[in-house]
Amino acid sequence: MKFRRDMLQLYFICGTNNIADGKLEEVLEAALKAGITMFQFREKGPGALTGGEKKQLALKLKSLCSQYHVPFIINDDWELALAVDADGIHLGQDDEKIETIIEKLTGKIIGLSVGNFEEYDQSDLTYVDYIGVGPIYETSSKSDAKKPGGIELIRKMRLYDKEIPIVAIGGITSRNCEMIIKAGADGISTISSIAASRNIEQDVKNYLEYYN
Ligand code: TZP
Ligand code: MG
Repeated sequence: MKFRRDMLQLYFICGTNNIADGKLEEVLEAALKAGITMFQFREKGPGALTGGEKKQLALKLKSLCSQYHVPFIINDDWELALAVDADGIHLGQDDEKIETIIEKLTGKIIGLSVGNFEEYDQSDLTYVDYIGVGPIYETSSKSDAKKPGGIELIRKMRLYDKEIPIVAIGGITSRNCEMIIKAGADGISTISSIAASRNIEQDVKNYLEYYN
């Protein structure tokens, strides 16, 4: 799938561990119906699915996303991304280097996490479609999250690279996202504000109001 900047507007990230009750498929379907613009399957932490179970779930989630024409991205596991023909892959600084696997990733959307300027400087962004920048605020969804950079991190990153598509992450809700978008982020990514929402339709609508 060809990447477009506006796909980043509301980027929902989730794994089975982020869902307190119900099923990931159900939460994802509600989020897709409500209008999320991108989805990342991030299956991590205690009791996370592996192997065949992870692949089966990935295939279900991919099929849901395709019904809504929303890109289906896989976190870290680029081999799974190839196996299920995901639309893209999101890698962190400690994952496989994109340069070494790029020939296998033809046509896929490629995202990279960049937490600060040092990481930006040491990253080869030649093949990267967008960078995930954060954490912006405190988050309880990532155990090894670094110190939050606040809105300033986005403002400075936007000045540092005026072109690259940026999606902000970490502790973001529809109530604190406006300043982040105004600071230059192309979009917002979130786990808990959708995974734990009591009203996904309304929360997604609230987020999307900040774009015109
Ligand atoms: N990377 C930086 S913060 C974070 C990740 C994966 C977690 C974001 O989760 P939440 O619930 O939106 O704060
Ligand atoms: Mg990673």
